[in-house]
Amino acid sequence: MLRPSDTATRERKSLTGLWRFRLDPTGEGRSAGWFRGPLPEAGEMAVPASYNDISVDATARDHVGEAWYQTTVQVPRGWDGQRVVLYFESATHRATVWVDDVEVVSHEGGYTPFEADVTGRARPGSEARITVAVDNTLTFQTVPPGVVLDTPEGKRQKYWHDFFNYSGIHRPVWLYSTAPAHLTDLTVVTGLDGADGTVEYRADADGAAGAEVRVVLRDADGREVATGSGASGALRVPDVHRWAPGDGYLYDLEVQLVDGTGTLLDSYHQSVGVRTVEVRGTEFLVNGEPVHFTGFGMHEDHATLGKAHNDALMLRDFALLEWIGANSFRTSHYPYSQDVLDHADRHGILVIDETAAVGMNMGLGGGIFGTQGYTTFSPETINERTREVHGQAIRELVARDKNHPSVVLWSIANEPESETEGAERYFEPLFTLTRELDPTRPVGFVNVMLAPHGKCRVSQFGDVLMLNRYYGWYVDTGDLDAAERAWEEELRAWAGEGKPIIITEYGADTYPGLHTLPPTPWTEEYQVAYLDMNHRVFDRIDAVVGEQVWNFADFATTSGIMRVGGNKKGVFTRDRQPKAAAWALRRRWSGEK
Ligand code: GCB
Repeated sequence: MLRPSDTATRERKSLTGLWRFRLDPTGEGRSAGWFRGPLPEAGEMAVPASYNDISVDATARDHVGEAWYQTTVQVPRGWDGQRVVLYFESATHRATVWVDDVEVVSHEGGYTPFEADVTGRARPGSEARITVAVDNTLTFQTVPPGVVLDTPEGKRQKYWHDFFNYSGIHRPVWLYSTAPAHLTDLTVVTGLDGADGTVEYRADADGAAGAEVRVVLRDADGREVATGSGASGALRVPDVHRWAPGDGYLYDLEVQLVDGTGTLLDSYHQSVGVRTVEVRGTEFLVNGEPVHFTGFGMHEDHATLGKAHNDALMLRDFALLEWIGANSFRTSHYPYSQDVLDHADRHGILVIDETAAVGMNMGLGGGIFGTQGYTTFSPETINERTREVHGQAIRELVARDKNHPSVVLWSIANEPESETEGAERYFEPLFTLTRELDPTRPVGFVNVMLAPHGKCRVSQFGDVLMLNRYYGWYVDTGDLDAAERAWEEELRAWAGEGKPIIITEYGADTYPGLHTLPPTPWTEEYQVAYLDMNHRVFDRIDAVVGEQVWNFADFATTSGIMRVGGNKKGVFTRDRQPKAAAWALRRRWSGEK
């Protein structure tokens, strides 16, 4: 699937703005046929936005089930004879879409795109009614998992991940046109050969019998550097400008579909960063050079907007990453907006790209999420069906993000139970699947403290070890000396595995403006001392090739006695202002005072 874009042969129309909106707490919308006409008793909702924090009403914030959206669109007259497609960048967590009275698509998974060919239904020159039922229910067969409890007060959603279950249409919606004969997918794989670069490409097309594929690669100044023809092939780029951390140099690959008379049927532009990624021993190499990841686990999370993408807020986040000297981030704990990855491509930021498989760990229940006594992997809980859904989530992530040079490592899950036989059985095929889908990038998962070295049964499948550890916070709270000793001991054991280690989380909740001397937990001083301790440990162990602090910014969570107005481990506040730790990290990562 290609993301909608305006090209010589394609046009798109944005459907962002205010839509009609209504919650459906009793689940009556489908049987009442709410899609058959103007949505009854509807209010308004912004698209894109999470609907949870817009109203002042807890029933919207805590809604469980379907929420209905509706808009009308005038299909451009000029699209006569074209294919017309309706594309959603995301709807969290699943959606069913109708055009007028007809269901056109349904999709599972809250953070990857889906589309429906609506040619013949959305007719050029006329108006079409688009209705969407977005369901935020999480079960043991969804990714991420959850359970819905029926209580005398109504449905209550429980889940085991530490961020608020923001719901709705979080990213733009597009109506777009292509010619009947059109490109359906593009794949590029880049390589290096001395000073030259190689770009292998494959173009898939539909309805294009007899048509020819032509490709042109241009540099950032628009100069043609290579051409080719055929549905697949390899281009050579003499004296290539490599894509590298801090140098987001991009070429433009124009792919054209041309018929026998030379008429252009379809044209699509794909940006290409020429680079290689490789794991060798305990090193992580980009273009053959070892890299050390600095940065954060982040969240798509903002006041009022919830998880909606917003360009201005994205630019602010990237400005802060640059200011602090970060060269990377992880899309904890779900695929981020495609605009975020495009921006990372353009700015040479390394991305660990993660699925939404978070909270698959009933052992973590206790303190933070309230234990519910479930077994993580069992026929009644996370099971074969969940693994199919998880596999599909991996397929959609790789399909969406395979061409981004910024994406250098797949993370197929965050902190699942990984110390049991059930976990080993569950995960092995998912690693195999990811490698089949993308043999060019390393694959890993993020290990939790409950499965330390010697106990974890899933790390054996990863190319890179990604560890989340909270020595000095959740254990040895306030005792950084004890934490330093215990942490170093565990990390040395992991280093013996001979794989690169990225510390994907280490952090301490910090209430901005709270100060003590000597430093105690929750203060700005303690966050700095805690990070310093971690850095001393990392600097003593060569296999550590990355440090990503948890978290970039404070973020919203579900209610709980461990959370004060959300998770406060941000180095920046939720409105993106620095805590003391931000200055300390800046000194370490950028050398700036
Ligand atoms: C973790 C999780 C992350 C939490 C964090 C915390 O290990 O991966 O989602 O927010 O700990 O702050 O407890």
